[in-house]
Amino acid sequence: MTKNREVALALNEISLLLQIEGTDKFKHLSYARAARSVTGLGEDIEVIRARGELEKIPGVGTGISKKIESFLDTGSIKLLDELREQVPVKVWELDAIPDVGPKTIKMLYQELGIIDLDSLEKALNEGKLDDLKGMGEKTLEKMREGIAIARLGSSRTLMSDALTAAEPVVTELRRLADVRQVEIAGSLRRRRETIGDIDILVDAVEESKVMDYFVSASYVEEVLAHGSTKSAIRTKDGLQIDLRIVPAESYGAGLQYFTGSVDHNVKLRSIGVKKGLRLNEYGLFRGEEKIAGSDEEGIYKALGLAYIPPELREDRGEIEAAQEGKLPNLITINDIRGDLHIHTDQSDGKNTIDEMLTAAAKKKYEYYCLSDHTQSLTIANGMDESRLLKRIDEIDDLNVSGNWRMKILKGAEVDILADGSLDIEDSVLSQLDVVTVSVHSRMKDDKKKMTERVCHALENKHVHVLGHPTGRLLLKRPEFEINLEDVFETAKKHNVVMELNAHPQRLDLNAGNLRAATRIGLKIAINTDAHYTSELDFMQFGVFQARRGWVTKNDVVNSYSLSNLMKAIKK
Ligand code: DGT
Ligand code: CA
Ligand code: CA
Ligand code: ZN
Repeated sequence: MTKNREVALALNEISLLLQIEGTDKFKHLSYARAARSVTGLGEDIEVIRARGELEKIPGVGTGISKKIESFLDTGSIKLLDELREQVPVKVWELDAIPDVGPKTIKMLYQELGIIDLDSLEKALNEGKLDDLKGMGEKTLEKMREGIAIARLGSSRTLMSDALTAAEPVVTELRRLADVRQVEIAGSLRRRRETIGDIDILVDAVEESKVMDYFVSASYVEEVLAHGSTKSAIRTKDGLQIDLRIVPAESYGAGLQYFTGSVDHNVKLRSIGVKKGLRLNEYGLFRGEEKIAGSDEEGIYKALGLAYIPPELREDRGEIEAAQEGKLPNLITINDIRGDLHIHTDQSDGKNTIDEMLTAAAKKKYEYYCLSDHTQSLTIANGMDESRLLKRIDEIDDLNVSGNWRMKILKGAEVDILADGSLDIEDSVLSQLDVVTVSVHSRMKDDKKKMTERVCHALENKHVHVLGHPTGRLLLKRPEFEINLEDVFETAKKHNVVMELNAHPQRLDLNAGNLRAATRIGLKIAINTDAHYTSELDFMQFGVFQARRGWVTKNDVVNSYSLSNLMKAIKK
């Protein structure tokens, strides 16, 4: 069980409180950045600390690293305690309301003494916000809806965080002599983008021993239920874990049932009914006779279906496809041959080119594209033309040095400007192997403007990939307004690949968008957008998301050999 999430929450709270307290205009930025980095870490922060490498986390300098250490050792940070005393507001609750940020929170606190969602709701209902400056009827209505969203959102967790929390629990359970089988179920097994609670299923020799062990494990903060076949706990990270024990002869049926989704299961049962069969968490029955149940494959087979991978179980046509033998042959992590979007310390990454290359070489990649930011992203120290030209020479040297087995590709993540033009001259773009273009500014453009802007960028004859196409940050920032259908059409016309950004907070495109893109023949690049060597491991989250989007190996350009990749993106 890692403390990554707790650390990130604490840093983020400091950032928010600093903005409300307001004595320093810039200090909060570094805390927000550090919180984002910790959220995205592919590794246990205590392991990083043990290596003495906290300061290698993007945005973490000496000061913040000391505070992280204090938090890991004592569970508190002096600065945070002081800020909480000065500003007794549950900032994380109010910040979860869409379009409500530190400025509004500060105003609500100073004018009306609002400190959390409940007091905000009360004040809204009593009409106390009606006379506040800048609070039109529309804004207030949005805020009401926003409270509901905040209440929902704050109870969900990024899939990567849930997986990082669940995996050691599963490993520990597997070691117990009384455990025969153990598996993650629920939305986490389906690899949804966000997770409500973690479901774990066990087949045990002696149930009570396993349950007693589970409810008293070191990561438990609170026991919510303790029974012989079902228990639930809350971890110190604030995650709920449901553990169920089912008998061996029902293990497959239990796993199938508790993996869900509910919609998938409902349709499956109705298919059973048509065949005179009854499906429940104990097995598949004809009358009193159990005809399947010990493993999942047996259940799907007896229903006349091919085995359906968990990532597809959302009742989005997978059951019909399984009946017709038309399920897609989904991409796997082993198919991936390279990464086309990573950053180094030359822009806003934390590791050197050499460190990033070493990490990629460990993955046995065939190719690897250095793609730092470009000049208009000044906060990320983006590169201008002359720095890019130097980078191009540097990569030529690296490729002839004989030090690297993989081909190092020349790339950049080029900014799409307000009018859809790019911030690097064509004469330089033409010398790059992979040009990715992304929106990093003016994300509140209206739909028409944003669509035109992005389409215009894709029309540039040097552009190969559209980076994180919708700009969303899960549980944080919605997609920007954009007509993806138009974007996909334009991309198709100009042979531009869509990125599936594998950063666990982005997973951009989503599953539905991925299906729509590949349906019209667009290709996908699954890229980590790594700013740190360990973030190369984000590739797994991208592959999970690709599978949820029915994506096959043939759809993914970075599963191709180098020569086929270059052919596929050729303009
Ligand atoms: P979550 O936790 O909100 O991310 O989503 P799930 O899908 O993990 O939902 P959860 O934890 O409530 O339940 C786990 C699975 O158990 C769910 O995917 C399907 C199954 N399940 C739970 N309740 C029901 C139910 O009332 N009917 C049916 N058919 N299945 C259920
Ligand atoms: Ca669940
Ligand atoms: Ca559950
Ligand atoms: Zn970007």
